[in-house]
Amino acid sequence: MENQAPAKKKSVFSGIQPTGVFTLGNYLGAVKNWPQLQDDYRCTYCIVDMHAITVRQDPKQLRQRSLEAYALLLACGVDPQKSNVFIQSHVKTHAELAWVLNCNTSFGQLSRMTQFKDKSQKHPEDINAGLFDYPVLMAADILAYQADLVPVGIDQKQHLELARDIAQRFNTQYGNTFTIPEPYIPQATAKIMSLQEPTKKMSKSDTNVKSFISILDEKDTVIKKFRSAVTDSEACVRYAEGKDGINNLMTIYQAVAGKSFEEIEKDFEGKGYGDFKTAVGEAVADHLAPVRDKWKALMDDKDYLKQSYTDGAQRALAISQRTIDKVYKKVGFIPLG
Ligand code: ATP
Ligand code: LTN
Repeated sequence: MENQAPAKKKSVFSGIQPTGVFTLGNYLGAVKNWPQLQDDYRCTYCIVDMHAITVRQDPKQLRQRSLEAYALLLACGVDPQKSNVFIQSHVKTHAELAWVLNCNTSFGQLSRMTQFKDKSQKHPEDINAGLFDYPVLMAADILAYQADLVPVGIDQKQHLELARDIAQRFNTQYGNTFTIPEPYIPQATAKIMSLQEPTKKMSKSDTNVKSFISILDEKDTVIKKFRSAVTDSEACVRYAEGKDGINNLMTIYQAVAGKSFEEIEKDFEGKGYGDFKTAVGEAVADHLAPVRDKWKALMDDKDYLKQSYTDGAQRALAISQRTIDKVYKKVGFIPLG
């Protein structure tokens, strides 16, 4: 009997902006899942520096943050031997594909993106065309790798739906070209909230540092930030509507300590919020300590980082160039040579 060829692994793509040190929200909502997919999928992960410049960045700081973010991905367990890990601006196909997709995306659809509305309200002095066009570059990132699955937090769902629409429309217009990507959103930790305003998403570019836990924060800082987290006046650790602060802390504790909400409620029955906040802070700090140690060691080995992002970019270019060649042919560009 003939042997059947092994089924081809499906592909995964995701990206994160080098706009600061990753928060606990980025980690629990997205990056923590990335290493877990490496054995079963062909994974490509990217530091999206070209997305970051849709908001004004200091060039020197962006360079530093991009390298730090690259090292953070590896420190979180992304393995460059198993995944393609690279920096977006090193791979020219992203911008090339974005242009073609721009010419196949409607202005009206882009105008409905809520992140654009939020960010233009936050930065009224700099509402640039790139900020408006950001979701098309994101679609290009994903479609260039023919990704089946995109692990992200819930705030990216709308952008992902747009990427799917763009792909579907292109396939209808020019014939089958792109894989239609599916979101991969961990329900329990899809949206970690700010510690100071628990109805708002925790964000690394928040100006109030007490609102987020950076995954490189030292243990005492982590505990202090949790101790000053905004809660409510009921003084009862239970998950319930209207208790946004406590619900958020319970979600975080559940994710890092592996306890169910029922177990947490039982463990803290009759105890005040002070004990609970300290327990959450300690669990988070202990969970993140190995990431911090690994990150420090990686930042001391710049040659390794350079070698790793160079290899990653070469592999990413080889994969995405195949898509660009196909797309250029379909839209009617004359091939060179
Ligand atoms: P910025 O503050 O610069 O807009 P950000 O902190 O929102 O950045 P991104 O780089 O835009 O983070 O997002 C990286 C990934 O982390 C995305 O998949 C996003 O959905 C996820 N993510 C961001 N914030 C959270 C959060 N609070 N909870 C869960 N997932 C999140
Ligand atoms: N838009 C995302 C970052 C991002 C991304 C991507 C995520 C850029 N390209 C491709 C998944 C796939 C954000 O702001 N969080």
